Amino acid sequence: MAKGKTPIVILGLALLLLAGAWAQNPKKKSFPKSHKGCCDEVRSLKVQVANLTSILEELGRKQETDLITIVRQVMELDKQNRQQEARVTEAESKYSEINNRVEILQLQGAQSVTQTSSDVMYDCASLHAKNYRISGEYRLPKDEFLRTPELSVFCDMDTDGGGWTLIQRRRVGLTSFDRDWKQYRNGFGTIRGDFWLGNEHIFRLTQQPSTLRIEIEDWEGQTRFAEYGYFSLHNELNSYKLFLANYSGNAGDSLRYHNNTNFSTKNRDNDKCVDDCAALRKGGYWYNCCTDSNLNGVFYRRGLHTKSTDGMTWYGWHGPNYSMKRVEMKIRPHSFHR
Ligand SMILES: *[C@@H]1O[C@H](CO)[C@@H](O)[C@H](O)[C@H]1NC(C)=O
Ligand SMILES: *[C@@H]1O[C@H](CO)[C@@H](O)[C@H](O)[C@H]1NC(C)=O
Ligand SMILES: *[C@@H]1O[C@H](CO)[C@@H](O)[C@H](O)[C@H]1NC(C)=O
Ligand SMILES: *[C@@H]1O[C@H](CO)[C@@H](O)[C@H](O)[C@H]1NC(C)=O
Ligand SMILES: *[C@@H]1O[C@H](CO)[C@@H](O)[C@H](O)[C@H]1NC(C)=O
Ligand SMILES: [Ca+2]
Repeated sequence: MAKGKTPIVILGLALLLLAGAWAQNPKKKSFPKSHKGCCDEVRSLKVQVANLTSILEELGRKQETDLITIVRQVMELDKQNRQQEARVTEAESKYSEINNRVEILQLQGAQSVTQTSSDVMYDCASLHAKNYRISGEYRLPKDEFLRTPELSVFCDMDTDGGGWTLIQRRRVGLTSFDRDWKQYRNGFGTIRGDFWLGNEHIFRLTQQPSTLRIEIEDWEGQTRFAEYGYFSLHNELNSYKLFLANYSGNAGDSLRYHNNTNFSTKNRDNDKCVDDCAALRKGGYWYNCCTDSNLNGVFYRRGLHTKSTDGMTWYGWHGPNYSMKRVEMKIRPHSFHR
């Protein structure tokens, strides 16, 4: 850009000088010998000025096309940048997949030993108690006594002492959360990527008094959390109604508004509103009328994340029009010991 400007500045100066010369000339030759000479000079100056003006115009046009080319290049770069971002995400999940395979093998070795003791509920806290301290995917065994199915879970063994079972994660953004009742009941997505563990599993796991921890990251890379010292769901007959108590954290208490409300999906409107919140907000959630947070909303990328009200919102931090970059919801029983 600076390169293109220099000739224009020089030409501009030249124009000024010429104009100055034109203004001074008649004074210097205050009594010219012939009017003809004066007017010829003026005419020739005028022609030169006109020529310079047209050159200036041409340069202006050239700069405009240069600018368009630059804008195109910037857009192209932005596109490449986004593609690279997706590749990094993919590599990241492949890496953690390899990492986790090792852990699963370890676990399967240990399971034959622990399978007989049916006195504990299997979750990440009980794995932690058995000295599994690496965050990652674990396969919980089927338990005849507790009548629990085999279940893959993701354990956070790092945050605040660990022992957390993830019930939800959004970070890749390729999994739709606009699903029906049955899918929200049974769970969907991939345990190392984006998923909903399933209302039936969450209901079962929160039969023991549990804490809910929600971690959120915005597009500026800041993270905040909200913790509820008590969290449980009612059973399916009671529409997986939410019960919460004892908020703490720095993200704001944006799940309180959803306390004591039923779960709704696009094919089950159980909200407290004439609107159909699940359809409007494009996810399954404990909609009231409608939201003060919607962690199962639409995943919007940077640039698009402030343009809609159906995103992954947490009003207590960024209001109704800001869709978060990353969310994790995780639970841990009160009985957990570090
Ligand atoms: C106008 O500028 C062009 C290019 O610099 C030059 O070739 C031409 O002789 C100029 N015309 C006049 C009348 O000065
Ligand atoms: C949720 O409602 C119950 C009453 O059903 C109340 O005891 C509890 O404090 C409420 N939770 C929050 C976070 O306000
Ligand atoms: C909330 O915390 C208070 C104080 O620690 C406690 O007495 C109460 O039982 C808690 N509520 C629930 C529902 O766990
Ligand atoms: C919540 O679900 C229960 C049982 O499924 C139902 O009786 C109740 O009417 C529902 N509440 C609302 C507001 O839809
Ligand atoms: C959110 O977006 C809606 C519609 O696009 C607009 O009417 C509203 O003013 C916005 N609210 C805020 C707090 O930006
Ligand atoms: Ca409704």
